[in-house]
Amino acid sequence: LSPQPADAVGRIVPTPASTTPRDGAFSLPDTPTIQYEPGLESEARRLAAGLEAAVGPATTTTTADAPAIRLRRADVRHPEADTVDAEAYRLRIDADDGIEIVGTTAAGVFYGAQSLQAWLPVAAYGAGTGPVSVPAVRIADAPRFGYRGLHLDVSRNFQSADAVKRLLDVMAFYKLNTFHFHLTDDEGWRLAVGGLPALTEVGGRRGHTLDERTHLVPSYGSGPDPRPSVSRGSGWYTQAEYVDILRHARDRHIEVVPEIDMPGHARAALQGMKARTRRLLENGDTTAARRFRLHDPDDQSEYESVQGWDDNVVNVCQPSTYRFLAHVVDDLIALHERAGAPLRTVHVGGDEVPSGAWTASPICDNYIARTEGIEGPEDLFGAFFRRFRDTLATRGLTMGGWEEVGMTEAGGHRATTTTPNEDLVGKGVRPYVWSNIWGGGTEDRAYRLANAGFDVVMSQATNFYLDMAYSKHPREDGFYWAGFVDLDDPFAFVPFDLYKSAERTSMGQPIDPDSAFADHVRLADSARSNILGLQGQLWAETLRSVDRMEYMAVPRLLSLAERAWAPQPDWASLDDVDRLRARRDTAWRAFAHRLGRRELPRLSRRAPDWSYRLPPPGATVENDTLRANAALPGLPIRYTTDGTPPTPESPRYDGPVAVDPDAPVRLRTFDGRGRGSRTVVVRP
Ligand code: TNX
Repeated sequence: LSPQPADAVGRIVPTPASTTPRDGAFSLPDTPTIQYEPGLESEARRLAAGLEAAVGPATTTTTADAPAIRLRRADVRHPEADTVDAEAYRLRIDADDGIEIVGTTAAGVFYGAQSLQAWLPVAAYGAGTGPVSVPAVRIADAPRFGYRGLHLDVSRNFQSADAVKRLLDVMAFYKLNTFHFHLTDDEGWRLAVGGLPALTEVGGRRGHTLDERTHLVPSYGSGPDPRPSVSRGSGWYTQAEYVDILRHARDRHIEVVPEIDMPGHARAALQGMKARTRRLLENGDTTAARRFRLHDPDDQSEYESVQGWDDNVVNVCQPSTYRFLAHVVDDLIALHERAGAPLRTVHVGGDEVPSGAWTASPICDNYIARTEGIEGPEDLFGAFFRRFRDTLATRGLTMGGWEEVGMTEAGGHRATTTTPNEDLVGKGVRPYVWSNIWGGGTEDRAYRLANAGFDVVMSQATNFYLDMAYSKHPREDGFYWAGFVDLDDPFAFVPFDLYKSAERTSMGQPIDPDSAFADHVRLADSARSNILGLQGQLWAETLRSVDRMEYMAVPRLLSLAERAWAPQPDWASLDDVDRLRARRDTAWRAFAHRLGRRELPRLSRRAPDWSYRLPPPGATVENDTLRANAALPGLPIRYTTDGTPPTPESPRYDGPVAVDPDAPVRLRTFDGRGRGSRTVVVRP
């Protein structure tokens, strides 16, 4: 990437809608005063905390003479749409008059405060004493999409409440506003539910066992010992921890959408509840044993899930299953109440129900025989979601679900067609569209659902699955079933014409979007408003430590935030593929410089213990000359020729340099705190 001048690079991620630099600079004093209007105390305190590393402890007050920073509330228009936007803000920095942030709501003020922190010189962080010279500017800003999400799977591998809160902090800094919390799956149930301790005590632990009476079998290398202190396969959030996470999110204007994955991907719930049933039967309490039963003891159905389970689908033909779901939902409502973060949406999963489920269940045979409109097992999937939706709707809740909840076909990527389930349109059902492998044939699923009237969240695996490896290298962990998802893939996504985002199939073959998608459905103009926004997915099969989670999340999350918040870029509306790609590359160059020069250096100062990924350098040795570059310009590259891995003290690469033709060269990029990328070895 050719070097870019600083003013072409920008200072804030995600890019604000409008930035107008002014003459001069304001001198932000040491321990400044932040004055706030009533109702903005939390925003003021949070801003003070964010600035502390730069200017020391600020004073927050409702009354002050000539405060350095003022926080106010007033209607702010969306700079692009000319209507008042709840998340909009204006940030004014004047050489004489100081800093003012105005937001339509507290959320807008919060986002203005993040932009101020991003606007400061990066080098200011770490000094801890002012003054700091802050360039004068006018920023008017509001998000392109109201839904800007990140999903985290804590079932396959568990993450502590602290790890979750750290992730929320980074989300908030980059203005993401929805945390989709994947709390349950086949391999673990992670939230303590009142009155049902077996869900977590049995369903939340994994280890060696012959009968799964006390915990689940191991998965994903979780090992023999089921104790949460030693196994990443074990662990759950107590109700107090969950409430604490909710409050942490609420204070950062992040809505938490909990997911209870049903009716497939439900093995942990099934095993937990089977253990409960068994215990109560042994005590002779048959009524209690049946009350929340999820399985049919006489079910002979044969099926195999994508992950190889033959017993991970709940029985959808018995009242006890729905009683269980209502119980869990009511418990969630109570927990969200307690946190002061009212529950608005429950995500019900719905993904990948294997075919064959319910085909030999006496309870289902009976249910089918006496229920009008249900002809056979194939109708049970849709019927389940109609019924679960009613449970949620009577409680005033929206039903989120993977794309399957909006379709009549079960089975996700195994289904080759997409028939929108018209019964659920306009009824508070929100599909999250994910299975769009390039070249797979179902790339138009999001538009079929949006055109039918569903509100859709774009969660496409090809661009937003942050569990895919960054690149095809054996040292890059992760999956590749949807291809490799590099740092620029979320950036390159075109929400209203996603075919323009396709460049290669999952196996790396080039795609010409003009011909490959000629017969695919386009998004109707009238359906644009049905695209709620974008979401990144952190599935956790390979996230075996907090470091790995952070490595997979950051910096790709910044590229996602850019696409979800910033106005539609000019290149996205070009129809000529070559021109679009060329213009997009120019935009990427500026963004990559911003990450390399500002974002990663700031993260290394403000969040020094974060394990984000540093891109390894690229290098060649030809004619005894070493040439190297970094995907994020600005990150120093260091190299060695003596066989040892480069350290922050190794020679820095500053341009082509002569090297010993017989010795392999080792290179790494580094950030400000002396942590390096993985090592690249180049042989002449
Ligand atoms: C598919 S995406 C799944 C998950 C896996 C993920 C791995 C979806 C709704 N289901 O169960 O974790 O792929 O990439």
